[in-house]
Amino acid sequence: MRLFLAFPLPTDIITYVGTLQTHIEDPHLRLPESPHLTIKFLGEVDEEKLDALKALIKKIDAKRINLRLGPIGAFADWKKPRVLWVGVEPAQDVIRLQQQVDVLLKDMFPKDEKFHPHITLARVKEDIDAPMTGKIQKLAVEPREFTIDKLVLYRSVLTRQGPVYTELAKIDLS
Ligand code: 2AM
Repeated sequence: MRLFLAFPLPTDIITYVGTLQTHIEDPHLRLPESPHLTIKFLGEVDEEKLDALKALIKKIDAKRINLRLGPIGAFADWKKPRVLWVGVEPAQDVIRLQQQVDVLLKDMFPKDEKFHPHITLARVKEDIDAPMTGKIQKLAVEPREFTIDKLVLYRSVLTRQGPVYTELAKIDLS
């Protein structure tokens, strides 16, 4: 099964991300429907490893994280964007938790070489032209504040309509 760990987002932030997506609608882009903040993509995991994985992540001991939305960014870069995203600040607080998760899971999953916390807005299906890139780059993101109070282990099932996420385990942050 295909798994990942992520922070679910509060409803008002999900709604706001949806509003931002309406400003960048374009046939070259795919706009995912369930915005979240990925902490670690685990990929295909054998079902018999699930209990061990759940036991490990139960050990995560972290405090709630207060964040605000940051400016729009692009992976790999603005010259040839493949993923368009909204940043979160302070990123360091999320990176700290991600590193704790990486260490905890190091015997089951490779560590992430680079981790840049983000909320994916769009994936680029076909190259977008410079005017469109410029328009997206100029999109102002309100620095809305929110609190992360849980980390969730999700299963992702890929369907023709897009991925469907189900919650398999939840860790409350203190
Ligand atoms: P992202 O959208 O924040 O980039 C579930 O597939 C989530 O895992 C995606 O939303 C994606 O987060 C993240 N992910 C990271 N690496 C991935 C990969 N190689 N394949 C699919 N998803 C990946």
